[in-house]
Amino acid sequence: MKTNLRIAIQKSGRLQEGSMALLKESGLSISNGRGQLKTQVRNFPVEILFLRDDDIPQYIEDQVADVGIVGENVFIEKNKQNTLVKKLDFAKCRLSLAVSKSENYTGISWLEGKNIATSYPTIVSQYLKANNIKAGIHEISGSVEIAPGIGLADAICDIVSTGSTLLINGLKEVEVILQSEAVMIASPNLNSDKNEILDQLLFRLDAVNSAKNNKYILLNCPDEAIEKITSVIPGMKSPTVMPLSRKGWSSLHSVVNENDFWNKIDQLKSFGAEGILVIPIEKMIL
Ligand code: PRT
Ligand code: ZN
Repeated sequence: MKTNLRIAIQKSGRLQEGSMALLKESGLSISNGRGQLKTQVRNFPVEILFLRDDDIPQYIEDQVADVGIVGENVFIEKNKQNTLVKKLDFAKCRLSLAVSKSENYTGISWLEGKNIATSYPTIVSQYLKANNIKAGIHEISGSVEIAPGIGLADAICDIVSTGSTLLINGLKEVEVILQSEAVMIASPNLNSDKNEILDQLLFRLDAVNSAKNNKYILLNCPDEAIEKITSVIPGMKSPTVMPLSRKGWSSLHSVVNENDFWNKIDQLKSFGAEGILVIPIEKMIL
């Protein structure tokens, strides 16, 4: 029988869209009818399982799934036999401690002897231990933010993104325990066929990610500026330079990192670059 790599992604929720988009951008043709629990990718030896994110690490440990996409927070909290394969650069958030706005929080020792409500008991207890604090942990699975208001706990530990949920519930963020983003995890016991498929997938993910972080840049410049401009935007190997029909001018094509782009533009203009076009790249193989 043909080997399939079984990839578990969230069925619905904050990771669903990003996980699907990533796999689709990697060229996987996925039909996801509503309510489906699994689907065979048509053009790649991959089967997708749609699960609750919290269950994915256990499914991988049990080798029902081979690979999964979860929040790093879930990967660390569940602490199953899973290996972190790749950070995926979406669903960024942090796991933080928060207390009522009116508390006079003086530092981590404030927590001594207090009660903390959280859905992340493992991470919180490790954090308390590392800081030599003894506090009670009250595990609840949802609506953690209301715990201090109803007298269930003195503090909470929960995921924060914009901070508006804390604000609405009269809480303030006092410690960041963990920075998190979506990650790809895998079983450490994949056979060689499955590892080969995973490597192919990772290669494609890298191509997609590099493309996202880079732009194709075209500009016109006087020939004498080519050297200086090349030193600013060297591209993958070196820029492509083509003569324009106007004598003494060239068209220069290169690749520029998205983060450096605005810093470099002023420099390029000062060297005489004109007619600068910046175009998205779909895939980039280094
Ligand atoms: O049904 P299932 O169990 O699969 O999903 P879930 O409800 O457990 O998870 P889901 O979809 O809410 O989140 C999945 C993952 O997304 C989390 O494990 C995080 O890694 C990541 N993520 C990113 C977030 C957030 N941002 C986020 N803002 N997870 C949760 N939140 C919640 C948070 O719990 C709090 O209630 O949003 C609220 C805070 O948001 P702000 O913007 O008000 O600060
Ligand atoms: Zn969940």
